[in-house]
Amino acid sequence: MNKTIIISNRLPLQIKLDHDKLQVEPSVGGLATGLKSVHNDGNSLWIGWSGLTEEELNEEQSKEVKKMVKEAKCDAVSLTQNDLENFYYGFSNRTLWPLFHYFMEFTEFENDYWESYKEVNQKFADKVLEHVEDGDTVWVHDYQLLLLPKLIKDKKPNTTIGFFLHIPYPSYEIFRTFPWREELLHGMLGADLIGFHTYDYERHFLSSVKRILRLDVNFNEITYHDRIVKVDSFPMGIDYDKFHDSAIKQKAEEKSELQKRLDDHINSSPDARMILSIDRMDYTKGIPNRIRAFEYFLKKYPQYKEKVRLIMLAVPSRSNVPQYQKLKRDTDELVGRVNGEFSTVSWTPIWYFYRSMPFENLIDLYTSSHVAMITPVRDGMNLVAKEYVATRTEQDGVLILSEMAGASKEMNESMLINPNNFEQIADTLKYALEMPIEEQQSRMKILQKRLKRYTVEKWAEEFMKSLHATKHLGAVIAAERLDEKVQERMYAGFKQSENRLFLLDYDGTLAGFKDNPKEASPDQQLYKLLDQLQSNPKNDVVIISGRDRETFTEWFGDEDYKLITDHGVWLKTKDHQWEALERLKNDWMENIKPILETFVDRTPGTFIEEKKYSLAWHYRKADPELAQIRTIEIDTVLTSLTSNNDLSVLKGNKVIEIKSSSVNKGRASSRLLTANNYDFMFCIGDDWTDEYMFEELPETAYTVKVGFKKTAAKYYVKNTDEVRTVLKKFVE
Ligand code: GDG
Repeated sequence: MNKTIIISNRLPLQIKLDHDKLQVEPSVGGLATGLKSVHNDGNSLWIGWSGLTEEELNEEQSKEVKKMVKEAKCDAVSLTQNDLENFYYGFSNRTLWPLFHYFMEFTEFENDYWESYKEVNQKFADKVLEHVEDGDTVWVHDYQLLLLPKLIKDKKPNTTIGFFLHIPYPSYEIFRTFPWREELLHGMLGADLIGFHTYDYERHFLSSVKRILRLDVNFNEITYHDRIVKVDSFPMGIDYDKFHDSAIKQKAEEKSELQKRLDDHINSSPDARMILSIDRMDYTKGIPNRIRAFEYFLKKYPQYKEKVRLIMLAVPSRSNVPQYQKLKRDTDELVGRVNGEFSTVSWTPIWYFYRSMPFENLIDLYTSSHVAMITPVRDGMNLVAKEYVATRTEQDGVLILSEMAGASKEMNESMLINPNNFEQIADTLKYALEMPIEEQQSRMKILQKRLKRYTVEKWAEEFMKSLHATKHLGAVIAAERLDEKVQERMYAGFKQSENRLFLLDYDGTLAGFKDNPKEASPDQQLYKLLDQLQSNPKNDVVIISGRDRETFTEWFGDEDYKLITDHGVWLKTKDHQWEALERLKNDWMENIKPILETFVDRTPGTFIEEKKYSLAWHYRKADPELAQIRTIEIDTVLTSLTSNNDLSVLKGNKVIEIKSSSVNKGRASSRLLTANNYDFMFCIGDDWTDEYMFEELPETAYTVKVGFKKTAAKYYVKNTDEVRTVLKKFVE
């Protein structure tokens, strides 16, 4: 039976060493909850770090941890103190975390950290490889394990791998500064499905893939070697019922000490109000900004003094990283200043807790607060915002939410603010405090409805559904690999035949692509190979290309094989005669060329190739994203102009070509077929214009695509090197 393996930096268990005694508790975090159904379902395993380093455990304890972990259907990756320093506190939290959250000034590009990151990802891979088998499904989580998908895929290509990033994916302009950018992207592309919280992160990632790796992206699918990698957004939800039901339950039960203190404030005056914020103590969460904005609010609207209180829960996090230590100091100071400035005998404006609280207290805070003020400067999603909404059992209360949190994309009914605009935050806070109950409820109602539907379980389910669906993506390529078995059959058929046709495309097939098409002249090896193929009288060798007659005359003019140029306008026969296959006009060119020139002017790196019967706009060297926009524009403009002129617009490999509709490689090939009675046909090409041939040739022909794109050909080979190997076997 196939397995599902979940991998995250930490296991969904809390293992503690208390006076040499090990204690284990299941983790209550969102991820553990969301994946519960996946993990509990039949044959599944969770791999991660236990939370204790090798140095912290003696041999016996290590064994015990192993046992505890196994009982929870997990397996632990063993990490040393050094790994923790360099991989976790170093690369993960001093490089990737700040960079991906747009804190470039905090980002450290340390080679030692990077080396450790690679080593630890390999440790995770080794552990996965102990368990994973063909047909298994693997789900890798988060920024600590960006290299893992590739490490698994390389060793186990017949597994289905998903990757989900819980933090933002930054824009290309940020990501390009990263010294190991190619390696990181290749690491992620080992996955079959890559998920993000929002469409923006997805878009940023695709942009990096296009610009840095120059890969072909079709909507949200990346063609990567012989696979298609799908990219999509899956906004993570929460365990709605858990929060909602706890809120109802706790209201009916005896009050906690915290609740009593909160009530004291609420009951101190009929218009006393509580404002809540909860975050990890992290510089991405906008804690100092929030305090300053609150200070500004008290100054701008002094009537709220003694009435409102900001309850700020900051949970200690990564406190051995210097920026976090500084943030803690700054926060303490700011809270001190504001409280010092505004406090009265009976009122302190900010209640600040620097610790974590038990779940029940968290619920007390949520249910007692009239306003939740969640103002991160950058946040992948932010679950606190969602949890606040889920606990509002009377559908009252207002959520003020930063536009910079991924959650803002789905929580339009909250009050969205820019965390750097204090004026806006102060005014929004006033508006929230004065919002009529009807408006509060109508906003809450919509927010709750959505959160109740798209829970964390649903999120996991949707991701797994998409991941399983990628198993069929490979089939989009449809063509079968021209492997040894097919080749055996093909060469046997070839040997038995008497009258054979070889239809060979040139650029991207017989020769590799060059940035400058003029440099792509044939090499000596190719001449030799073609001569050998031609020397057998049973073979009819034809090079068929979109190139012009002049270039081909220069390259192959003296050769004995046939040439078809300009997509099928000219045929050079074996007796060195050029005959026109089509009678064409080219007076349309003078109208179309100026239009193409305007595109060249506006798109650096592009140029026009003028052929006798066609015009080609090449964009290989242009910025891929700009080029993509331009190809749509150019296609729209040209299609409207060419429809009345019997012209067609062909989209080739990084080239758009305008030529007469009555000319294409398919028509030219079918002429050859009618004139001859071939009993073996081999036809190979790499781009869109070759599809005409593939479609025209009979079922019995061996039609072969070079590369992994969608095709009407029956078979495919990987690249031009393979083309040569296959051709060589015809002359052995
Ligand atoms: C990362 C991304 C993304 C907080 N204090 C206490 C406590 N919590 C719980 C909250 C909430 C969770 O911790 C915090 O989740 P967030 O989503 O707000 O933030 P990150 O930790 O930064 O998480 C984030 C998330 O991954 C998921 O993909 O949303 O953008 O940065 O569930 O309730 N829980 C308890 N006591 C506390 O004191 N028990």
